[in-house]
Amino acid sequence: MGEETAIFFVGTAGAGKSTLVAAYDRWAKQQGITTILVNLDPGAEALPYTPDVDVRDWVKISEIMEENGLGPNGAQIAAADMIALNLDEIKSEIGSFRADQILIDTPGQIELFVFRTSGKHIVESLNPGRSVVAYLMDPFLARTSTGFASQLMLGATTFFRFQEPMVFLLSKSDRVDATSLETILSWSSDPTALEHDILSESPSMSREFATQVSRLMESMGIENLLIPVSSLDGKGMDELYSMVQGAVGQSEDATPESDTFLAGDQESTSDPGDDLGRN
Ligand SMILES: Nc1nc2c(ncn2[C@@H]2O[C@H](COP(=O)(O)OP(=O)(O)OP(=O)(O)O)[C@@H](O)[C@H]2O)c(=O)[nH]1
Ligand SMILES: [Mg+2]
Repeated sequence: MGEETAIFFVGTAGAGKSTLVAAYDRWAKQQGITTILVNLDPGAEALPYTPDVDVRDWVKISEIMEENGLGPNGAQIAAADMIALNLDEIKSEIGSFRADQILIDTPGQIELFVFRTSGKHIVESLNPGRSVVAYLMDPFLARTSTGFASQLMLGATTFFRFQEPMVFLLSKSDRVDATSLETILSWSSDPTALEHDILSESPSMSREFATQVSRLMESMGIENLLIPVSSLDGKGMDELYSMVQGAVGQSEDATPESDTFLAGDQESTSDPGDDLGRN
């Protein structure tokens, strides 16, 4: 594949991955950014976009269940491995298109994609040069400080597995009231606020553990970087684009040992207009 940037949309079941792929694609097209849409979810029933490359052409959960007498979870595991086996063909089909960005919708069961070897293999081989993981935090799971911390740890696990630049998104932000949004963003911008609220919510938790969680956020470099997005009203699409461009730029500059491998600070990112030659 060429110099396209691949964005893997990853998040817990129902976090809004598929809808965001559709919404971001609509926004991108309006900006003149060309895209390829890839569905990697073999269990998807209906998608809110028309994929250019669809893994269901190779692997279908319903067929695996029927042919192998498996339940839905067993079939998902078998499907993950079957996708990896068909990767050369899937890759060559993606490679038959030319675009600025490849938008990749991943399976709902995040653990199958993040924890199994096949998921890592897929990310490594689909676009080794310029990949970014867009990690969606479900606002309903991140409403409390301990929920936010759990989502953060899952994000850290995702990074630990893929070792690719990541951007953190708060999805469905139109469903979050202004006060809650402010609180969630304060947790992402101020680790001490998160630590304080974790201890207030869960006084039995050790201070050391709460401190470590907030430090995790600092070490992942996500302070000030949680981007609220909404597929409903289009909020955050331009920031998502800028963060992806910034993350890709940084990863190209970074050595594998560098601690600047994650998406960097907002100042280092570019405006879509910069890249596209307009304001
Ligand atoms: N209000 C609102 N609803 C959203 C938004 N994004 C997604 N949804 C809704 O959330 C539900 C799940 O969205 P999906 O896009 O299917 O989520 P997903 O992460 O792809 O789900 P799985 O692939 O099944 O894990 C759907 O009912 C969407 O309409 C959003 O930005 N705002
Ligand atoms: Mg989906």
